[in-house]
Amino acid sequence: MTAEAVVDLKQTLEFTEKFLGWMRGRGAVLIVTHDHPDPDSLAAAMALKHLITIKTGQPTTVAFGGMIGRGENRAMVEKLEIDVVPLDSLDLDRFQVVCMVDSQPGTGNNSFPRERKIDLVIDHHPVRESCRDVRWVDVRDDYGATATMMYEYLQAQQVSFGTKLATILFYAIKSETQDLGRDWIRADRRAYLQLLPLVNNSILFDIVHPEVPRAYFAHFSHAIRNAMIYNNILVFNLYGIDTPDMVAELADFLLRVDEVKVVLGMGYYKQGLALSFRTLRHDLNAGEVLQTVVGTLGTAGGHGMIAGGQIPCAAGDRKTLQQLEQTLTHRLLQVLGCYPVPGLPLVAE
Ligand SMILES: [Mn+2]
Repeated sequence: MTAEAVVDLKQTLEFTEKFLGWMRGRGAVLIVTHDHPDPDSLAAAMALKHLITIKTGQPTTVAFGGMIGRGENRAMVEKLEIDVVPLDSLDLDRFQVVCMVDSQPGTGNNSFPRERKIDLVIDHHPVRESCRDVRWVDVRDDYGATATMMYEYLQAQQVSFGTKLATILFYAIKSETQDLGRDWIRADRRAYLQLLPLVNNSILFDIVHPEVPRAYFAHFSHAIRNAMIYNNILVFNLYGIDTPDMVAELADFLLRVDEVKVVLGMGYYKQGLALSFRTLRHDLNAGEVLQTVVGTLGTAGGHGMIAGGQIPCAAGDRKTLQQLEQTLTHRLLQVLGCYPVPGLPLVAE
């Protein structure tokens, strides 16, 4: 292990000692992920639950907002027996301690009520003002995954864990960084390599290759047929969708179009527009670009190469969504300093 890693673990040990000491004996613990949780937020939550169970023995519940839609994520929850419940099924007064992972208060991507107190935040997105009111904050925005931070917590606290949690953490880092292909640092690589021998390969294979319904391919078809290219920018609109995380999946997929360096995708789900932004350009910060594009219409956030956002919108008819697409496309071209050019369809009908 490098000297740098030892220092990290020392700081991590100090921080975890302090918050676990504070937490001990305070009663039931709630861990909240972001809405439509991805593997990283689920892994971080499960690792934190494991840490608390071993170290303080307090009852711990993991809860999420929105839905778990993506085939890989559903397979992960089922095959690795990830024990999560919808946030709106809980009586929040029942919990004395609230933790948030892979998200922060006031980001717009979690459903935890704003007026309620949060005690601990563990995240890898740029730190927000709203964390001022949180007692324990560990935000490392250089980390590729919150799961990497949680792996370090378990290491620092010398908490052993089984093959299921190892597989969960490994898959989180794998999918969040696309196998160390984007937004990763050495800590992610270290965790990835150390977790790999502990992984259940056969379950991992089933997660990476889940069965998907025919509707899944319809979304691909819609995205491809609706995709418009403006220079090296691709914009697609899924219109109404029943699984909001399809937008992110298709944004990743369409970023592979040659010469395309920036992708903005959108889809309408439950009175809101779900946005996904991807870029291969290292001179851009995806989170900042999408925040500027969305402006006061909604909320957004992210990392260097990936970002997400949401715009509340009561009407989901085609015309309204087309107008929103136009507005966002226009703003994106402006933010990226492009001359407003007419779009060309990705594929000819
Ligand atoms: Mn994450």
